Amino acid sequence: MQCGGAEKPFKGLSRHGTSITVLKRGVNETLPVSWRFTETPYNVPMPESKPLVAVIMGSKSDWDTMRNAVETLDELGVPNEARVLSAHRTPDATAEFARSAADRGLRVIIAGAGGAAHLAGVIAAHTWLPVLGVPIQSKLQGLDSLLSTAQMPGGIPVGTLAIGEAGAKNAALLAAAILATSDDTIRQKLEAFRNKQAEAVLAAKLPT
Ligand code: RP5
Repeated sequence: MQCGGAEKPFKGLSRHGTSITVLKRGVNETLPVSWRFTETPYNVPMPESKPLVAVIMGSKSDWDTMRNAVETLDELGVPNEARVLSAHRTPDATAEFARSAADRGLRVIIAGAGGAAHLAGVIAAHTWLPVLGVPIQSKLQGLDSLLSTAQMPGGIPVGTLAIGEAGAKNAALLAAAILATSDDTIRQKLEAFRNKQAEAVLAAKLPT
């Protein structure tokens, strides 16, 4: 299998993060490109995974919604990080986060905000990474958040999900689907999630 122009060294590794030294046939070898373990061979320690997805929210008060994104990413085994950053209250820190995100190894950013929800758009303006916006339920039932997040002028896209918890969960599933186009382990986890969900629907019993 080819990945980024380099041949996959052996089963159980995928490309991510910095280069690592592994025990192969009893000999320490430094791999020519950056790979990380997706399975754990009995004789090789599991290196710490770098976050691939960032879950950003405009306020700590958004956590009850955005935790659904983090929990879904965790369930799918997608390495992630979460933090509060505000387009309005911490504009410099938000821009700095977005500008450095790709170089830190992040591949998708999920941004949840409520009210005049500019966070996802501001982040998208500072990075080429795909940005998924989650409109937080607000005093206007989240319609203000939805329109503020979705109605980006042409040129800087924000992929906007549904208002509230469903949107947060779906943002994580969509982030995983984006990563799954180049990561077989995440693809398998996503397929298993879908199968389990379908089984639960088919097994549903209605009250008699
Ligand atoms: C937005 O303002 C946040 O994303 C949050 O949804 C909303 C209210 O924030 P707090 O006043 O609760 O901190 O920036």
